[in-house]
Amino acid sequence: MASGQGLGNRAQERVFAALDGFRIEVPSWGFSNTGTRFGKFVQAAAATSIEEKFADAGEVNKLTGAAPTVALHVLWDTPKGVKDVPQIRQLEEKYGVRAGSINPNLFQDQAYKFGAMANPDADVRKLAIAHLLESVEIGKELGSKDVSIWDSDGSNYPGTQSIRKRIVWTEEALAATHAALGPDQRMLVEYKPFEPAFYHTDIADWGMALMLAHKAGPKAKVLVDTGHHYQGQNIEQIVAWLLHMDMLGGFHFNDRKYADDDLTLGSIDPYQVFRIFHEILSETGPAVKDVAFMIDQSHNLKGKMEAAVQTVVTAQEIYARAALVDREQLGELQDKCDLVAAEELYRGCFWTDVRPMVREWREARGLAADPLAQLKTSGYVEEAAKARGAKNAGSVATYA
Ligand code: LRH
Ligand code: MN
Ligand code: MN
Repeated sequence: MASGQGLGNRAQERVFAALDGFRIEVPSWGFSNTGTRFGKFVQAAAATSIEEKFADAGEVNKLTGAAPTVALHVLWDTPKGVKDVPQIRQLEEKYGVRAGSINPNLFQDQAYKFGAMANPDADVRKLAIAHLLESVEIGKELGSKDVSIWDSDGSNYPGTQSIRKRIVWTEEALAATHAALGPDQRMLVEYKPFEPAFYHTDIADWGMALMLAHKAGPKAKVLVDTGHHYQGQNIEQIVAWLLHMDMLGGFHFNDRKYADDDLTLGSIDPYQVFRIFHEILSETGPAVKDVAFMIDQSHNLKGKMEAAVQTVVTAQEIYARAALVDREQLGELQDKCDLVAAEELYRGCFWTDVRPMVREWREARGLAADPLAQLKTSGYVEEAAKARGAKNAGSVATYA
C-alpha cells in the first residue's frame, strides 16, 4: 500500500480519530539507569535526576504528541514526599509534561523483609499504610488521578506464612488508602504472580486484584501489567472481563518472552497488543473512558530515549491497526459463526501496514513524520550524554 489514503477514507477516519484520542504515559524510571537484578550497564545519556527525567519525558512528548504525562515512583522521584511537590510543579511547567500516576514503593525499605501491607508485624503494616497515605497526598497535591499500587508481598516457602491472615491485612491497608482518596482520585491495584516472592504473592492474579479492589471501594480498579501473567494466559479475555465489570483501571504495557522481562511493547508478540487494543476499542460504554495506558519498561541495553520513542510509536501503530477493524461487520460474521471470514477480517487488520497512514496523521497534526529519525537528527541524546556523562560515569547504577 503506497499511502495511507490507499486504505480508504473510512479507514483513515477511523485511524485518525483513534490516534487523536490516544495517550500513553511514560515511566520516570524508564529514563534512568535501570536494568536487570543482576546488574546494569550504565548509559552516559541516562537521566540522573528528577529534572532530567522530566526533560526526557518532555522530549518524548514533543516528538510523538502522545505522551503528556510521566509516572512517578515515590521513593525514586519524590524521596521527600509532599515536600517535593513544588519542584515537580516547576518541572511540569518547564518541560510541558504533567506528573501522571503516583507509584508508592512498598518493596525497598528494610522493614519490608516479610512484607509491607501484609507484614505480620502491625508496626510495619502501619509504616506501609503511612507510605500509601503519603502517596495519596502527593497525588492530591499534584492533581494526578491515579495511585498505582504494586504489592510485592508474599512468601518464599510453603507453610511459612498464613495466606488467609495476609488477605485480611491487605484488605485493611487498601481500605485505609481508599478512604483517603480525594474525589477525583483512583487507586489501581496491580497484580503479579511471582517475583520477588517465589512461593506465594499476596496479590497474584486479576481475580485477587479484582476482589481486593471491589472490597476497597468504588474508586479502586485493577491495573493490568502485561508482563505479569503466566505463559499462554489469555490477557485480552481478562481485559474483556474487567471492562464488562467496569473494573479496568489501566495498563502497564511492556513485552516479555519468559517472565516479567519489561521489554519494549510489541517486540516479542505484537498480535497480543493488537488483541488487547481490539477489546479496548470494542467497548464504547463508560467502562473504557478512564482506562489509563502506561508504559512500564526497563532497558538494560537499548538507549533509554530511543526505547521510549520506539515504544510510543509502536503503541500508536498497533492501536491504529486495531482501529481498522470494522466492528459491525466483524460482529455480523461472529453471529453467523462464519469463522474463517471473521478471523480473516480480524487478522487482516493486524497484517495491514498502517505506517504510511500514521505518518500522514503526524504530518496533519504538525508532528515529526518519523519521531525516531527526528530524535536522531536532533542530537538530543548526544547532548544529554555530554551533560550527564560525568555524573553517570562514576555511578553504580541502581534501580532508581
Ligand atoms: C513490578 C512492577 C511494578 C513496579 C515497576 C517498577 O514488577 O511492574 O509496577 O512499580 O515494576
Ligand atoms: Mn508494573
Ligand atoms: Mn513488573
